[in-house]
Amino acid sequence: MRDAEPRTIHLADYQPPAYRTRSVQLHFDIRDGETRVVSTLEVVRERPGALELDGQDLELVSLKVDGELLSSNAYERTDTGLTVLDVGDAATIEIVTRIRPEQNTALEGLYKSSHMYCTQCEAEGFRNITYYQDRPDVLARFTTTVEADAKSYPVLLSNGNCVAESVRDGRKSVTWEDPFPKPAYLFALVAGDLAHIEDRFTTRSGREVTLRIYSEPHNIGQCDYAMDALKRSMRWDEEVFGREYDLDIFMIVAVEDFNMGAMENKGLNIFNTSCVLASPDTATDLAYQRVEAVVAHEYFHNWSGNRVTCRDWFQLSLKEGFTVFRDAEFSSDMHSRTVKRIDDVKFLRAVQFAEDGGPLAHPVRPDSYIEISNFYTVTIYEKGAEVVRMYHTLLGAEAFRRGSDLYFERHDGEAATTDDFLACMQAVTDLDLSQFQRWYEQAGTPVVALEQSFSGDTLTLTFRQSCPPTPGQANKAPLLIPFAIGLIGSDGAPLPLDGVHSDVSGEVRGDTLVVHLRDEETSVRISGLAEQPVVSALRGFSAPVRLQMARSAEEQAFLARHDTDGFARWDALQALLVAEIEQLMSGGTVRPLVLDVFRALAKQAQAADDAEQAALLATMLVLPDEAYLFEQIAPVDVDAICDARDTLERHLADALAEDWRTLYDVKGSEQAFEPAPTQMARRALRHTALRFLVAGATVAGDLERLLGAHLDRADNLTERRTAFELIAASPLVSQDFRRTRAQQFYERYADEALVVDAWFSAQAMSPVTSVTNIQELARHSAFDARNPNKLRALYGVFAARNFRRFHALDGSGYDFLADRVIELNAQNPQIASRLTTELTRFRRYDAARQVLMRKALERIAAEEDLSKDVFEVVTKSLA
Ligand code: B3K
Ligand code: ZN
Repeated sequence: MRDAEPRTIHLADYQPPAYRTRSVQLHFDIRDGETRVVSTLEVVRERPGALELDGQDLELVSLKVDGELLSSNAYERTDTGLTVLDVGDAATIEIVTRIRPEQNTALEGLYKSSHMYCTQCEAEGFRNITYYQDRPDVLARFTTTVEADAKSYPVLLSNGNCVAESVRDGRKSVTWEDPFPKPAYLFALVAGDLAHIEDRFTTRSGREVTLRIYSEPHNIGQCDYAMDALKRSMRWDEEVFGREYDLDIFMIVAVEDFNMGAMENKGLNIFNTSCVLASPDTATDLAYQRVEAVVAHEYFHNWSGNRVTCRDWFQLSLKEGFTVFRDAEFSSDMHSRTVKRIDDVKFLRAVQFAEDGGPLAHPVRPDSYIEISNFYTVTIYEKGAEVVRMYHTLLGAEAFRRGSDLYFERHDGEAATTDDFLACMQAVTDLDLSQFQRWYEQAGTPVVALEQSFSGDTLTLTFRQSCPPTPGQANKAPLLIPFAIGLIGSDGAPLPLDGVHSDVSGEVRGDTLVVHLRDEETSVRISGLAEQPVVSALRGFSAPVRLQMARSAEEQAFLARHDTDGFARWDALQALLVAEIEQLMSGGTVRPLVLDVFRALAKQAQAADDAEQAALLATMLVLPDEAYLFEQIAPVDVDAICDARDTLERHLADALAEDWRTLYDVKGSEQAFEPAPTQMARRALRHTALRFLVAGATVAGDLERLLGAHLDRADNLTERRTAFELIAASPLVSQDFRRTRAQQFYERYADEALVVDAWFSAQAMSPVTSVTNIQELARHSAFDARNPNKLRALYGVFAARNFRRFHALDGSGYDFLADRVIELNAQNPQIASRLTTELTRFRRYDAARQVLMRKALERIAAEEDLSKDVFEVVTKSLA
């Protein structure tokens, strides 16, 4: 345990600063082992109070106010900052600090990754560089000079436009000027011997922009796809959101050691290599889509985040939720809109619902935190994006665009709040949005129970909403929920909705009615119906809620076939499959109905040739994964759920063996690889078939031939990785075969760090891999315990995807993870904190596992010198 409990920060305590820094000049003198930073600030007083600067782990060399060196009684210095007492109404402050980026293993602030220097300042990394007002509501103009050895670090980058460059005495110096005032968290610096690719983009108003992607020389051949995605993102943001780029240059730098995916620093995005690099031989279809989405996401932040930023970190979802919504819309326009929606909902249900129902549940706009890094969560990002999507659904696309234009215009150059965003949406609609505020304030996943009755020619739908209590919030008030429904006749055709009669507000769009739920109970009557229709509910997942609705298996199967809303089709099938798994758990056998639906879908899949249809079928034919099931079936009896899922898979594999074989064969193709939607859908279908063929295999030799051939014939990583994962996970193939193939895969890709990560993951998630095997893998020469990608690939994947081993009843999986968290706590608190996630969900599991998981958490909690990050997560989940 730590001596003093870390401080909790409350939204209610927000105070604007006494001073604001208007401009800052930075000079970095980078030398081996030590970097000297000179920072010159122009500050002005805005209200009474002292000048408070944040700073952490800094060596203060000197401090001057208006040219006068300050004696140590003119300021107060603590572990976390510095207060300058008498500054007057305006002053120039000069601060000199010394830092050691080479020793920075937390990867926050300025640090070294392989041979390059780079920064990560969001949320509070800038304070590890110099004393500064490190808070997002202080926006200053930055001018940055970087100086380093010309030979080792010929590329010196920072935000804005390059205004000067020189080399003298073997030292190179480059100056960057960013004309846009920004908070410190958007500051970036890169120094290295980097290669780059270059392109150009002309904005719609005619600004010529240079686009560059930098990486270490050995990776530069894999940057073209990201460049292509960048140009498409820039055009899309102009067309769909009216947003144009605003500097002469836009740069992306790919870095190997990075705590997360990427960072939107003004004009100089820094990316984890995993979110930039892509080539047919080194990236799967999923990786291509991720690169595209993350490039878009970070680029879109230039407006939603940078031009309009957040007043304080409680407003984080203002930029993150909005930007996730924007990137999801972009991906939907680039690929299948329906499949993108399904993938997002799958993730939301499996991960965000779990968070929202657990000890770490928090509102989209939290009201307190200990360590802000812990609040870069699926609730802030994904639920936040759902909240933005609901405005879009309530207002309609056209009004939503007016609201978003107003938001950008009204708050350009400012630090805003989620209230400001709501006010802009309210300004463009007649709907009363005041109640919508609760989506930001209340945690927990709302439940909507829907009942229907039919009499005469009238269908009555009764909606009841509720929300379970979450930590600190026992009672919840009703929300404004847009709930989309449709009606389907017994012939499978959608019914027109003209006859809608109800006293609640709502809107008909095509064959969908969006009902606006505002009260605990809402009734809608629809009359003039010739027969009782089948109700398609929560179309498009119009709100992030749990739907409770009694449905027969027949009705679900009917919707899975006939619904005109692709999401609702998938959702009906999912519900049917979850129910099927539950009834297998209680000793039942697979019902013929489920088989019939699958057979019909498999046949459609064999014939599907357009990308949209094929992609949807590929998604529908995948059984709900374990993490999704753990969230749907409580309490989680790990083995029972995994066994039932395996039983269902094997049953479908055997009963439809011919169909899978045919699907596998017809989706094989000799076309040269392209990361295009049509091919991606084809590969996805082929791999769905392959998974069933593997599940149905009984003879080791046959299976080895099937997977061996798939691997040998592959000309891209998607195929190779799928086959390798199946081999790694198969208890049927011989140990020898598994070993040889693992060795071959490794040797082929030993120089490709990201594929080696995939190699670790494939083994980490395999039920064949024991904790002892994981320990062996951690000793492999390719494993690097300082590299976040490796840590996630091996430890993160083990905890999140190796269901049977991580949750082993002897507690070995939990103990192993707890040991890693303790080990990483000092080295990299952010990663350590993230790794505990699976343990924090302990209350969902069966009694025996709860005890073991709690013990592991308690062991972490008892450690001395816990970082704020780990302390907060562990104590809150044990509370
Ligand atoms: N804004 C960054 C995340 C920063 C995380 C800091 N711990 C990336 C993004 O969401 O675009
Ligand atoms: Zn973001």
